[in-house]
Amino acid sequence: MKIIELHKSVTESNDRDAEKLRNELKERGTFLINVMSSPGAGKTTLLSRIITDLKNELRIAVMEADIDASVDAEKIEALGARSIQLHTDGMCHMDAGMTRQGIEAMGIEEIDLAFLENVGNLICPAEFDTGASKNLMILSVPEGDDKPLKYPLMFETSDVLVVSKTDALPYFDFDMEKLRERVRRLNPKIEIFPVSAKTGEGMEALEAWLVKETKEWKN
Ligand SMILES: Nc1nc2c(ncn2[C@@H]2O[C@H](COP(=O)(O)OP(=O)(O)O)[C@@H](O)[C@H]2O)c(=O)[nH]1
Ligand SMILES: [Mg+2]
Repeated sequence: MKIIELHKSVTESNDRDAEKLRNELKERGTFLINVMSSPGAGKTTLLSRIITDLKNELRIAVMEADIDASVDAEKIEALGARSIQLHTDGMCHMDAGMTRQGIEAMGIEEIDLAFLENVGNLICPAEFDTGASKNLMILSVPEGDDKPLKYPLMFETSDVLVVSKTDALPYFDFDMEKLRERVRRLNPKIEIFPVSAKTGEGMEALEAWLVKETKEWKN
């Protein structure tokens, strides 16, 4: 398992670095998705399911960013996908310079779809453009339908919201309609996919979106 210790980016403008990285990824034909959520919302489980379901259709790689450990990258590698573990030098987010270091260390040759599993929290990752083609956030059912009220920036900066662990809906007072209303008020363009990575419910719609967007990016 390859582990990379990232250096803090020394840059004047993260936004400019991010735009540059995004353009390069477009030229190289790799669609990069920045995956953000609280710890335990189900990022690694969702990515594992996506790899299993789509591995014959798309060449997929995953960069796992954490403050420490390498358990997530090991899980992804065990599925046969290219993966790397990034350590963020104590930082609670990834920025564009750090994402570039990860891409260079992992390599994205012959990769159609790459995921960056960002550090788990709903605050700092929303503040930094990583250079990804799209931002995808996960909110799990046990976290509650009030999170858009508390962490609005995360919902505003995401292109896609995956509502995960829908198999747990019977056990929680989670109002899906209320959630949709709150999210749409912050971000009318966001795409919402309720899924359970455990039962597979809703995965088809999300995976169809991933395949469509990846193919469009490459053209
Ligand atoms: N019931 C249920 N549990 C899930 C689902 N997805 C993930 N989990 C569980 O949630 C916990 C955290 O998942 P993980 O993927 O490690 O979350 P991460 O920290 O966001 O990467 C694990 O115990 C998973 O088994 C799901 O769809 N349904
Ligand atoms: Mg994880």
